[in-house]
Amino acid sequence: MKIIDLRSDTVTLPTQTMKDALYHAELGDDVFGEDPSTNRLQEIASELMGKEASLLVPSGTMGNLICTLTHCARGEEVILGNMSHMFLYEAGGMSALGGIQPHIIPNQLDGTMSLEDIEAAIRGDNIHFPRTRLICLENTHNRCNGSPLTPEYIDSVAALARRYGLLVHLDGARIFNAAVALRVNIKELTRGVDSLIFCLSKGLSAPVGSMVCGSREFIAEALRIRKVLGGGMRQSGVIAAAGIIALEQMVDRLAEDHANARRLAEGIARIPGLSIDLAGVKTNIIYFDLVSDQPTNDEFVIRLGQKGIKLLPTGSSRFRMVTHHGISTEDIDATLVALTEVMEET
Ligand code: TLP
Repeated sequence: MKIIDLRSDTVTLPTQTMKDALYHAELGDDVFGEDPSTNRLQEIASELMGKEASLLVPSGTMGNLICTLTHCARGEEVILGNMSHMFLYEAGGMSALGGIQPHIIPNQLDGTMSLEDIEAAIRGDNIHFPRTRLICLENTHNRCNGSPLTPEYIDSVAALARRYGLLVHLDGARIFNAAVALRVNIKELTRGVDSLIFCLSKGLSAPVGSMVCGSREFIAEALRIRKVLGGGMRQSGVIAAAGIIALEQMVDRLAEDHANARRLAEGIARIPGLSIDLAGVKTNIIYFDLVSDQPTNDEFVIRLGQKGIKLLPTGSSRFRMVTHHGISTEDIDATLVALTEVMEET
């Protein structure tokens, strides 16, 4: 039976071109700064993002942590959304390892935080208060329907931050999905932020790796923090070689994933017992709700699993499906048939 794995775009496998590239990669010791493939990837990433420098790191989680630890001292505060990946799914790293306090404000359905809420969360100068240092954004916003944040919104947050002498970090794990969906140059999404990460290992299909980008001075400090966390990787060119292919060959095709997500969402909207907000579907991530009593949430997942369909339960009666390179339009149609059968069988 064919498995259609819609749990995440992290399940994507490297393409044959990536495997060939990593097999033949020119290698050296990256902790000495001597891995040619890693150096090349870092140059390409800096150029693409319009930043002075960048750093290959093992994961998005480590990238976000490196950025917070680089920007903030112990006891300082970070403003971020209550639905952000950095708050929900990064094991409290900034508090556990940095003594940094998250200050959570509401995410709107489109992944933004209102400028009023951000401004109200900025601490005044008072010895009782922690110092606010950083504002974090997420683009696309995973838990908020994979929504892309627009250049105008990011610029407005950056302007607010500058007024208060604060820094802005962008968790751009899926920033290429945002650029493709909005049809903007990626630099428009990054020009206002002091640091960002993006992932090679999600929709771009590389096996491992994320990039941290920022000023030369910031990356020099981030390099020390990566070492502290044990993220220096020696012959990391085997990862970087696949990452270069990801950036050169896998960006434009993300539009196919977005079209498949829309097809899937429109199909789900027609299935009795399932409910989806079609207006929210803009990239490769969709969320929908099981609104009938039967099947139960557990039965729903099990029965889909028996038909080869994997999806991610995300609390109460809500489920996530993510389209990616390993999912074809035929897979979408097969998924819709399976969903219809599961709902009709009950
Ligand atoms: N997200 C994963 C899970 O952790 C939920 C997924 O399947 O979506 N930022 C964002 C916005 C992310 O969605 C993720 C991964 C990360 C950071 C962390 O990246 P990794 O998995 O490389 O540490």
